[in-house]
Amino acid sequence: MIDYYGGPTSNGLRARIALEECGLSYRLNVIDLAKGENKTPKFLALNPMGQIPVIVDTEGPGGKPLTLSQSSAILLYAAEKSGKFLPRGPAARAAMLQALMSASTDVTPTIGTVFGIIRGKDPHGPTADMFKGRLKGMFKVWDDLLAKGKYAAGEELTVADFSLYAGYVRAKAAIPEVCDGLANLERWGKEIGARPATQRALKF
Ligand SMILES: N[C@@H](CCC(=O)N[C@@H](CS)C(=O)NCC(=O)O)C(=O)O
Repeated sequence: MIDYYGGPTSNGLRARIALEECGLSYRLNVIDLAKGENKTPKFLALNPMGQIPVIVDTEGPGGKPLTLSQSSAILLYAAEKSGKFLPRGPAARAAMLQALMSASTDVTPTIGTVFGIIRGKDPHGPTADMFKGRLKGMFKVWDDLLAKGKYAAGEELTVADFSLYAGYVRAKAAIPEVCDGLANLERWGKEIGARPATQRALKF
């Protein structure tokens, strides 16, 4: 059994989409960041960084329990455990990792930066606009890539799509202007968002 600890943020969604899409059964433990539930001694024992998401797999490698944080590590763990959404060949695997890192380490932190600025007490408009512009630029590149290939890393649906979708769906809901006019991204987003497993992962 896997215990998932998280919430509906980009990072939280990334890990939960992976569990759902990979068909791994898990127990949902919602961690409310606003209430500081990520800073309790119990949670810090799971992740000393005090950040969601975390999973605890009682049947980890070798039948031993495994505690894992970092949404992309959880994403890859779920894919390897289930044998799904990982391309086989080395070139396709490298392309998937490139797309995954771009989505997880560039797009999501930029969304977090924009949210941090606009939801702060005294938001600085020009700084918010600069990071929104940077984010829009990244989504424009994704739009161009999705004009050439069906999915984030080419013609095959991979975990990179789930990583990108976790950020995209949050940005589209809260700062839709950064996704405006990007038809290929929109087409892709509709397809991923229509998947029943992904839909289940979004409901908290
Ligand atoms: N690189 C980490 C980032 C995790 C992260 O930033 N989590 C945020 C929510 S999206 C969090 O728990 N923030 C609360 C805090 O840092 O106090 C990952 O991919 O899981």
